[in-house]
Amino acid sequence: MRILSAEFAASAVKDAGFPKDRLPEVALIGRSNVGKSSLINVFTGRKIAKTSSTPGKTRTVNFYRINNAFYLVDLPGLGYAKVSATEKKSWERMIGDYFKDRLDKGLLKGALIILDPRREAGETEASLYNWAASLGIQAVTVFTKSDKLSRGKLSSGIAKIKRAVPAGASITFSSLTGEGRDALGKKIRELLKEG
Ligand SMILES: Nc1nc2c(ncn2[C@@H]2O[C@H](COP(=O)(O)OP(=O)(O)OP(=O)(O)O)[C@@H](O)[C@H]2O)c(=O)[nH]1
Ligand SMILES: [Mg+2]
Repeated sequence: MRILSAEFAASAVKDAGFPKDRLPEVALIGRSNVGKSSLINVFTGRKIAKTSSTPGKTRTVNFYRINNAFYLVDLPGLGYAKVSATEKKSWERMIGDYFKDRLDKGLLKGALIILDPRREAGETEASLYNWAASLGIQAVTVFTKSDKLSRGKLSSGIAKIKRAVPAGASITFSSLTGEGRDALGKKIRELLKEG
């Protein structure tokens, strides 16, 4: 996908602050620190999303307008431990409200589920896939940080995760090397077309 324009459009904690121009959306979901915001920067070739080596950087729903045609939506990372129970609840509500609002309006075309191939997939990941399926959300799995593993370890890590969760169609991606950038563009285009 050629990126002609990409810009930060909105940051919000509830639907009143979400964009109103009704462009289709693809949401990024995954654990904290897995590389969601970095992926947006590398995919667009612009430093528009804030990243950090400390987990818990993205704390609001962030909308990035791409080619004036669709939004990539960066969500706060799941399972970030260093927050209070109250804050955790409010994050869950924020993410839940986002999905509800965008599904109701017919704007959500798909989700990119971002996984680290060095980690095992557990109940959190499994429930993510089940939840997406139950709502009829198309999901594409992105195995990120592929540069951190040898090819052998990468494919065995991915195989192991695929035995634990219904990962379906997947690509490997690296924000460091740019691996998977073109494949990601293709997947996003498919989600936008079919979703
Ligand atoms: N080596 C390598 N490092 C990466 C890659 N992607 C992200 N990182 C690093 O991982 C850390 C977290 O990246 P972010 O993009 O901020 O992660 P996030 O998923 O947005 O995290 P939250 O906002 O906390 O949910 C940063 O230090 C990045 O530089 C990658 O593909 N390869
Ligand atoms: Mg982030």
